[in-house]
Amino acid sequence: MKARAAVAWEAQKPLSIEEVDVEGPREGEVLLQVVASGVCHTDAFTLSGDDPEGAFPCILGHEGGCIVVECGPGVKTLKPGDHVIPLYIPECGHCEYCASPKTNLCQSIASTVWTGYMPDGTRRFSKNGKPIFHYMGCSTFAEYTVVPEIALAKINPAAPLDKVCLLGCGVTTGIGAVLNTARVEPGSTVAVFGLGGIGLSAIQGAVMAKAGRILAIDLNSDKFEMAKALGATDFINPREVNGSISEYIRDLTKGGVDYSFECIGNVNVMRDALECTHMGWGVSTVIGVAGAGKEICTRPFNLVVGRTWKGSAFGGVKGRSQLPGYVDNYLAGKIELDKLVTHTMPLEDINRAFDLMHEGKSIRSVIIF
Ligand code: NAD
Ligand code: AHE
Ligand code: ZN
Ligand code: ZN
Repeated sequence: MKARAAVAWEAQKPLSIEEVDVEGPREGEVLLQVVASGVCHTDAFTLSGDDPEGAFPCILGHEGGCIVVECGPGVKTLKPGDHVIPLYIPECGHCEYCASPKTNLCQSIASTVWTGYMPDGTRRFSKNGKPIFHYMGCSTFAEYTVVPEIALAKINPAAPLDKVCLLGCGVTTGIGAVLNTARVEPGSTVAVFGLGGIGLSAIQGAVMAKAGRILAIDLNSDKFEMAKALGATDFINPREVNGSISEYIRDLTKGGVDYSFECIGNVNVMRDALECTHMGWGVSTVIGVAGAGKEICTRPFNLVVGRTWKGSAFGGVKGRSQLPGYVDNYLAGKIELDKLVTHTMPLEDINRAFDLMHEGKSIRSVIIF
């Protein structure tokens, strides 16, 4: 079939709106109508050319709200009309990762999905016979896409897809990192570096965990208003701090924060985020994605004295079994999504969503098909 899609022909070039060919679903796959898709910083990261796994041409997008159109052979748990959120981390239910309660990183199809192919090593999108890569197994910047059944969370059809699409990445990642990865306890002091969709959602998670004090840190002071509305208690612009931000935060909090979260993808900030935590028990969680060749460093002593460095992907959430509960919590008013959607636009305007993100003017733009 034909579908309108935003094609990334090469890195660092604007997306191009094209009519592409989409091949139907094969064994274990599902054809989806994409109703809405959020735009995440990771899409911009891959488009920048800094992603070592970025393959071009591709169709980006991984924060989708979708409806099942057609199921391929062997699909047992979904039917046309079901509402679903695509998962860049699937849940096969059988691999050793799915069997472990310690991780959500199902590896059943990782080797193909992260390099732009379907699990069987082929592709579904093309233009004039030229194949186009999938992205993170999702490719939601297209009217129609094909996703494996094991990478689809079936959700309550009452949920508005133009809002719960944010649970396909940003909001779940931020909340889950706090609740599942760091496991913040009531009364804790928490520092969140970077107040985009991820950092603001980490603030939501910290409020859910009943943190006592939540420090919101960003170079763009315009982000503080939303951080405050979501429950942050202290606001720090590093540009207004003389000297080291980690020392400043350790002084402000009498020794350091209990938990910190890096939601930017900057390895220098990752170091600050670790070093602003309290000696003896501080835990810092890396969420931001850093470019090819970047490495983190700190004095090993900072770990010897009891700090812990962790990382989190999709908030540690096992998508098929746990994401539907996030949707229900949104419907019950326990998760904020509406405020985070600062802009909506048709697919034709998708490059504006990237501009707004780079200019620091949006939290989340949602593409409505
Ligand atoms: P965003 O662009 O919306 O927000 C980033 C924020 O960081 C902005 O407000 C910006 O002003 C701020 N910032 C930039 N440099 C800063 C600095 N030096 N100090 C303080 N603040 C600074 O991005 P987002 O969509 O929220 O994504 C954030 C990061 O999380 C990205 O790296 C993204 O790739 C990554 N991410 C990771 C996962 C995961 O599962 N680990 C999931 C989603 C996104
Ligand atoms: N391709 C990058 C890594 C990108 C990355 O870390 N992706 C996150 C999700 S970001 C969503 O916005 C993730 O979940 N990764 C898990 C995995 O298995 O890759 C690189 O550096 O190679
Ligand atoms: Zn994302
Ligand atoms: Zn698995």
